[in-house]
Amino acid sequence: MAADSDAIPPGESSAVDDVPSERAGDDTGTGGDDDAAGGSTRRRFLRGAGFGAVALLGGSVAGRTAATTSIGGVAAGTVGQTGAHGDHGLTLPGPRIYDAAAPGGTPGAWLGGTPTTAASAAYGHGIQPPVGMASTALDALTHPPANIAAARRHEFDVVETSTAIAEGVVVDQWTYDGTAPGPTLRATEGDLLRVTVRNRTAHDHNLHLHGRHSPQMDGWEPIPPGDSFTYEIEAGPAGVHPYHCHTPPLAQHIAMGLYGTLIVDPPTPREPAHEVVLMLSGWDLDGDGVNELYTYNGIGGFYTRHPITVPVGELVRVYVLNMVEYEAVASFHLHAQTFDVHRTGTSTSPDEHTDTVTMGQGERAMLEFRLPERGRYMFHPHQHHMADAGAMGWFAAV
Ligand SMILES: [Cu+2]
Repeated sequence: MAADSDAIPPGESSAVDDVPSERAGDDTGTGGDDDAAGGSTRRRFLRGAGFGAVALLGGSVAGRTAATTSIGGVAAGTVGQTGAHGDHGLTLPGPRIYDAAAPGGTPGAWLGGTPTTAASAAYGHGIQPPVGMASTALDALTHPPANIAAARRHEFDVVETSTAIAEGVVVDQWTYDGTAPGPTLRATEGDLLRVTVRNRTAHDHNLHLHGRHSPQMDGWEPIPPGDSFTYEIEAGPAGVHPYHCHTPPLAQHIAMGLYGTLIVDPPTPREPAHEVVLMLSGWDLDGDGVNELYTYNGIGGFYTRHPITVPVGELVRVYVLNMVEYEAVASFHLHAQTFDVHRTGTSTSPDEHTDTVTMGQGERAMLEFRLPERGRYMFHPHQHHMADAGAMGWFAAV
């Protein structure tokens, strides 16, 4: 997938390292990628997660397995933060202080710096990206593809995978092309968008696009195992729309990871901007219909470890989507700056100017803002159990 020529370059820790932190001693060193020294393998994740040893949490429920590990003194079989949310039935640990003994960890690897207090450590929120995951690992999802002809013809394989979505957390997923969320699609309003879906699994699946199209191409009819179907739609309206599997039981097929983003550009192109896609997901680790982990673009804690760098003062356009299953709403909240909200991205003038936008399931918005001052700007859902359990990140204005 080609990089958007307007997109910001991949997050470079060297650039981010220079961003001042508000707390002395809470600096941003190297951290992150050093902790694996190239030793990133799934086997390592599984070992770290206690597979074959102790911690298999919940066994296999609805085709999903989950495991957690013992890190920093937190007991195995727990995910999350102090306090309870919902009635998930898990015992939640206290704030996890990242320490040198963490598997694959290096001393002070929290945001590459050394947490000076429990409070600052808590901003790591106990959820780290998988050990050894490169800072560039999510580039193809973080930055939308260029709007070129090749981006309007897609062939997806629906495949089942087993994926580390955070340090010590491996889940079984159903995916479009191996990642959850799936690849970002892009077209201009009125373009012919052609998406071929090959079902390489043993279950029925399909691909339903939000937006406007012929009902013949709506994607609710199942594609049986081994079959394929090509959806052809005239892209529209201009905006940002999710696509997702629409095979019963819907909640399961979405919760397992079958969704992605479609950006439809207006015929008159929008102002050039540094563009970012942030798809919020929830993960029910033990099959009880309650999410225990939350991710932006599929990886818990990724953007706390690897802030999204944008140039000071330049236009940033963020496409935010809520695909969290089992919960009515999720919001997106930006610290230290406000933004224009274009709900669904369909209006040319902003619907609102705020710092928090709330979305029901399947809802999405296009946000535009500039970060006028060098520094870190936190973002997270204002549903704080989500922020506390993996959905947290930073923009670093450099
Ligand atoms: Cu499905």
